[in-house]
Amino acid sequence: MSQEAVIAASGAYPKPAQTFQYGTAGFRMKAELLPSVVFRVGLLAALRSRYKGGQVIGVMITASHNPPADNGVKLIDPLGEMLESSWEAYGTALANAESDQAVYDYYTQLEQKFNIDKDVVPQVIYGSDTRESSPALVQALKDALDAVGVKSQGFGAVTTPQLHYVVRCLNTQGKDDAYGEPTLEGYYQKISTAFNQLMANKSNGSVTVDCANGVGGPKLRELQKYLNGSIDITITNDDTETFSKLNSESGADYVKTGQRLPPSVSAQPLARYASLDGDADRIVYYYVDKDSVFHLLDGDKIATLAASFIGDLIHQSGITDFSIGVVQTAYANGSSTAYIEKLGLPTVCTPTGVKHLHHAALAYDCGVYFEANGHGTVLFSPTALKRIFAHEPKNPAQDTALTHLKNITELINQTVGDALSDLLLVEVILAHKEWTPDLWDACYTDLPNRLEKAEVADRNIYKTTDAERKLTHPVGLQEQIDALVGKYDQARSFVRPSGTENVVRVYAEAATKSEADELAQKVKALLN
Ligand code: NG1
Ligand code: ZN
Repeated sequence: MSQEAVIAASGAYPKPAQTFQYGTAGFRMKAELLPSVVFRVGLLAALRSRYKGGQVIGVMITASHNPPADNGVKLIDPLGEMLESSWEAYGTALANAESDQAVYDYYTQLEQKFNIDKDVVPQVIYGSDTRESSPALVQALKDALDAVGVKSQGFGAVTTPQLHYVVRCLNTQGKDDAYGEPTLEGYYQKISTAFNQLMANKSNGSVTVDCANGVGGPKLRELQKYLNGSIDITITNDDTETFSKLNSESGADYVKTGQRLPPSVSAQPLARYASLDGDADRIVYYYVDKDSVFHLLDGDKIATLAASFIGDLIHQSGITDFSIGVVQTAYANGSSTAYIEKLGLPTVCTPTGVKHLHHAALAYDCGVYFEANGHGTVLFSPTALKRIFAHEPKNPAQDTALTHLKNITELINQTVGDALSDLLLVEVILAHKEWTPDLWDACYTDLPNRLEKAEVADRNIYKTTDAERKLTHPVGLQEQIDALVGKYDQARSFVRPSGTENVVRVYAEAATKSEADELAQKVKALLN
């Protein structure tokens, strides 16, 4: 790597007059602001790989559920986790360096700070979602990787969880904790083999999947080729050619936030529907009842379904002293938390952002974590996996349960929330329980709730504590919120600054829809 080469390459991607911040979802904004950021993230990925002794780091270019004009970029750490938080600040500093020379200087400062071995060859893999702006951003990334001598490989359009999967496979290849074949084919093979075994001699009718016109559409179509036909998957909203359709009037965020059907879906009573987001790391289910009333089965409902099913399998396998915990955020519906407690399982609340949930889930033998918006997965600790795979069943019933349990650990993408893997997980559980969506829904009744966003002059003045459930600043505001909450039945409300948009979010739930709406509006009015 020569100073001239880095400075010349950086010169092709001038920094706009803008301050950048590596947030919950990496960098995310209007795509035209991103070329310099992506270039510099490429440099950071190279450093991170060398710091990790040449392990493979992933770079995903996506803006998930955001509108088509946006894009974003984030790093994936060696085991497929989100970038370690202490490194986010280095990304922020690199993105904000004011000149090409300053970029180079900061890069070499980091090399010195971490005493990085210059002989280690960095390795980076990358992919993107289906946005119009993605190819140009991929080019900016490649230019950075080439400038600093990275051994790199592009995976084209992939779902975010697929790239997480491949990163983990590459770094564990040939080791005890090998995760799978480091290819998309390997990904489809791994989850479909588990699914097909779990669904042997079962069938589960049909499910219609709205793919938000994003990368999930073609990838689900591919996955479908590997499935044994035990469910009939109808794919809708899978137009990735018309860029303007991405996440438009479709997708998990549209359905969850508006608590409504995508207009393109004409729902049949009691049939199953699911929506993915633009990069297929979120999923929500829904159905309409006999009176055509819409019912959402969100991340909380998926978490409770998965936790209770896995808990039953553990019990039926004869495995004892095994801890299962459910990790949620403040956005989890109060009824879901009460239901999990009723199941006798511990719940934990963490700040928003999957890295927090993921971390908390590691405390259990099996940690189930989901954001209410449908982003989540299930983690089995290395010790738990060893115990499950070494367990000797004592009778045929234990044997069957244990076989299912082993397949469940293979079906789930344990690196990160994965809409395709979660879709198959839900389908398996519903088939095993012989549940229609209304029976699943009947586990508990969601408290009516409302999510609002408020444009404010400066969202940084809003500071929170208690897993974002309370404000410490502006001083006095929390007391005003509490006073309002106190006027409603079964009510809860909180305010927090978004980590991905320049807004403050307001959440309210209460015994009735009108009370939840009114409380949200009143709390929102306090912000002006
Ligand atoms: P912010 O913008 O910080 O609320 C949103 C979601 C998170 C998470 C991130 C990352 C809500 C209320 N917030 O975060 O849950 O998914 O985006 O994509 O859904
Ligand atoms: Zn997403």
